Amino acid sequence: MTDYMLVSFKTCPWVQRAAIVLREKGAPFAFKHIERDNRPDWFLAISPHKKVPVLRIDDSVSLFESNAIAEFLDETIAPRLHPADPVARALNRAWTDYLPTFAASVTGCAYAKTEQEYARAVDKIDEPLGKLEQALAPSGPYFNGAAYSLVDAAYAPFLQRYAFLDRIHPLGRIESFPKVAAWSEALLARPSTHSYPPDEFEAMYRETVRTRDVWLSQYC
Ligand SMILES: N[C@@H](CCC(=O)N[C@@H](CS)C(=O)NCC(=O)O)C(=O)O
Repeated sequence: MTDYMLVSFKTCPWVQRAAIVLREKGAPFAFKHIERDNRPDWFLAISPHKKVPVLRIDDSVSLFESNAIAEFLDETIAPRLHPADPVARALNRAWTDYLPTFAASVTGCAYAKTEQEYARAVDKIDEPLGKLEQALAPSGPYFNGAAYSLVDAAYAPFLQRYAFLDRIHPLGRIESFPKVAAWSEALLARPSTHSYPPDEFEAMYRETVRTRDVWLSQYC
């Protein structure tokens, strides 16, 4: 049996993406948590960009970059999460390519230093939410409709963080995008999304925002 170890910072959304794919595949794995401010030499030796996640396989191969890891897992472990149709698959990959833009719009709100910066960041979220609203299948619950895919695994951690931020200080944006709102609800209700009990994880996330000394820290 293949041994999968996911090298992680506890609250990293990119690690969570890889963990979600492993859970969707039913592949047992272990987290190896390391500290952001004290990355060990063995980790620096296997992570070219010094970032998590790294997926260590059978203690011999190290994969990095969450998208590459997700694609690898999808090619090597059933069930296939990418659509079988090549056009649908290309479109799904195009939307996973868009993930960093969406992610930046969410973290932009989390880590804004001032109220003005925060307000500007919140305004910027409408554009990616609008694009996703257009891209989502007409009927959910998932990105492609009934079948769960790698696009769902990619966006779930960031939609979860949007929900956390919304509870710290209401963002009031997702309500204008009903398909995205329903998608987020479906993903947050799916067990594979969660590496920790949701309340415990939300408290960990709040603590991260609180200690960052950003505008939202005062509400955490
Ligand atoms: N594009 C990377 C992003 C990974 C990433 O940014 N990870 C963060 C933690 S959430 C990290 O390791 N940051 C350390 C650093 O930037 O030095 C991926 O998809 O895996």
